[in-house]
Amino acid sequence: MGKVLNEKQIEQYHDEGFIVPIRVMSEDEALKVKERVEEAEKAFPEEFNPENRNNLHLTFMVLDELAHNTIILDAVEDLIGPDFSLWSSVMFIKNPSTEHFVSWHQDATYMGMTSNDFLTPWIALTPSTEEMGCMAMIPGSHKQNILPHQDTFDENNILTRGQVVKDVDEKKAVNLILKPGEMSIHHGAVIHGSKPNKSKQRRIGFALQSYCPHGIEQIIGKNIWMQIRGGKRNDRDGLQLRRPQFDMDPLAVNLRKIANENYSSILYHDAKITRKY
Ligand SMILES: O=C(O)CCC(=O)C(=O)O
Repeated sequence: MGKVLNEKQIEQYHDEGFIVPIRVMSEDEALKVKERVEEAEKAFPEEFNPENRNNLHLTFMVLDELAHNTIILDAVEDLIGPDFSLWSSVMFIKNPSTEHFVSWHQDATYMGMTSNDFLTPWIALTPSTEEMGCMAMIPGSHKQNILPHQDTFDENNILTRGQVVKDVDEKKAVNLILKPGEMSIHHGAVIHGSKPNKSKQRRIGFALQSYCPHGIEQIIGKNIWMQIRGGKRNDRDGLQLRRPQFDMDPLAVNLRKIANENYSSILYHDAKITRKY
């Protein structure tokens, strides 16, 4: 038994590459978080839009609080141990009746690290159902190496490069259905994707992408890490992020700008096209 996860959940993560669902907060609390997110979105539309969706935890208190939520961190610790930092975060919003989708991919492909053994909690701020384009995963696929990905840059594909793994046996896919306030956790190498949101409501998921044990090093580009638990990372460049003190704290805004530039130079390393997100 871990701090939050039971033996069966820990086993499921190691066998299948994901766990679902894990309750982080009540539905009422999740609704309040969603309201705070949507207020931030209204107040700062330039800072908070589908093309500027990365690292929002660096500038908005509500998302910084999620990145430091004790239940989420205890669950992460149950899986990767007590020393870890956060690489980045991505706000995945799919508006009602839109064509946006996420092709089959493995997160670690373009993250430029020495290991794939890291994980992403994905927190549902609305329901996430099959009709709404929930994530789907291929159980056990994290046990393979990183497979060849083809960059498509498809305009409806909301992955950076629209990268896709071909010939995935979709019959094996498991839908990760979540209620507001629940999360899934997935491994850096598990094959996953999501279909368009056909429903009449927004699907909002916040991906803490990813918590990485300190032993993993960045070998492509320079990432600036948010230290989360345990001893300090021993980075070549020694850069570390600081938590925002209030929404749009100017120092935090500047750090987010640098973090997003680094993020982009890592994810688009050697790509033919660079998109805005
Ligand atoms: O939100 C989605 O539909 C996809 C998210 C995803 O691919 C991820 O968090 O790794």
